[in-house]
Amino acid sequence: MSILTSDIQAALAGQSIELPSWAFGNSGTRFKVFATEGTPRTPQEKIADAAEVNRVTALAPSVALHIPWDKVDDYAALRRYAEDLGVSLGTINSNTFQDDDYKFGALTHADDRIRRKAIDHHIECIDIMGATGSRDLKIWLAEGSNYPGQADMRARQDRLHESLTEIYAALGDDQRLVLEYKFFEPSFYHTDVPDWGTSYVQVAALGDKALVCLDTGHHAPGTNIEFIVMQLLRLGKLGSFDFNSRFYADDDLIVGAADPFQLFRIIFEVIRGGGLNNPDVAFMLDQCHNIEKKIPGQIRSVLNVQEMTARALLVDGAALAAAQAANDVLAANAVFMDAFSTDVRPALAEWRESRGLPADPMAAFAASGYQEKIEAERVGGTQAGWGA
Ligand code: LRH
Ligand code: MN
Ligand code: MN
Repeated sequence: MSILTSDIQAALAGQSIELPSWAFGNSGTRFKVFATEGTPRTPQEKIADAAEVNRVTALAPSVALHIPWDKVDDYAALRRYAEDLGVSLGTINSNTFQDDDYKFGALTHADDRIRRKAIDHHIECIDIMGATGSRDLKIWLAEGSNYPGQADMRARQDRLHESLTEIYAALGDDQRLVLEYKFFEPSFYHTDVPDWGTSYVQVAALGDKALVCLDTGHHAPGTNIEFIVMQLLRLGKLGSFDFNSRFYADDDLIVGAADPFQLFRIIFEVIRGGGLNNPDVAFMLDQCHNIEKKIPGQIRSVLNVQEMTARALLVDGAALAAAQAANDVLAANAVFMDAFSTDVRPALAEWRESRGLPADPMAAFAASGYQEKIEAERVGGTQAGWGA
């Protein structure tokens, strides 16, 4: 009998992870962008690559877009294109970090003209969401200051509230706004939305359709991220995840690569808080594949999430509760660690096959010939946007 009980299998079958379109484009560090052969040249080609990830895993049925990186003339046509490939268009990410006008801020800017431009960009994103059928607008702000005394931090919070209020008012009944925080970068002294508390305060002031987005790479080293997950779920304000992993700062590496145990702990709290397969909590990736091939990089990522989800579902809840109630520290920790230490890979492979999926999606993709085909067909890939 499989270690994956029927309840666990049902939970795994319900899992979906949204892929970022920009993960398929070339990206890099401040120092160099290494182009990968076969890189998509258009939003359509990014979506086609994302559909491949879903084809071999059945884990990634939607693709997030970044505007203007994925700007097209006809978003309804882009939506049909995606649906024909078996995927939908998901979160729309705004971008107020690559325009000279935003050097000193966008939604927090002291100049009304620039603030108006930034608000209008978000309203344009909401229009696009109407055409793509997207529910969520994701806002990450690169705003802040580099030197003490440079900016009036308090006035900027007030202007941020005013700007967000206008954007929020433009949302449709079924649409939501998620506000992503990040502790530093590109600003190095203060950031206007640096932490979950600030994001929470800002979204709570707007209403039910505004929630927090937690990017796992956006915290100071040593932060107990699963505690934040627990708290936001408890408050009903965890709207989405941007999953990735990091060794130092916002490294945007493959989720589960740097610290699989952290991913396990986060998913354990998601399950504990009722966030797994809960449509209110979107699981997204936000990664860059600087040196590895992008499609296999994304396949590995969704498999890592699936693997840690399976392990977290193996935690014996009754045994854990009993050990906690008895203050049996070591027994409680052992229950937790037993699940984390279980190798679920053979059981997952068997389960995939029983559903008509490849036992080994990485191998299935490598054998498909898709990578060779795009490398031959596509010449001159686009950047993800960082260098554009
Ligand atoms: C900022 C961020 C945010 C952006 C993405 C490209 O660091 O995490 O989510 O939209 O990277
Ligand atoms: Mn992010
Ligand atoms: Mn980031």
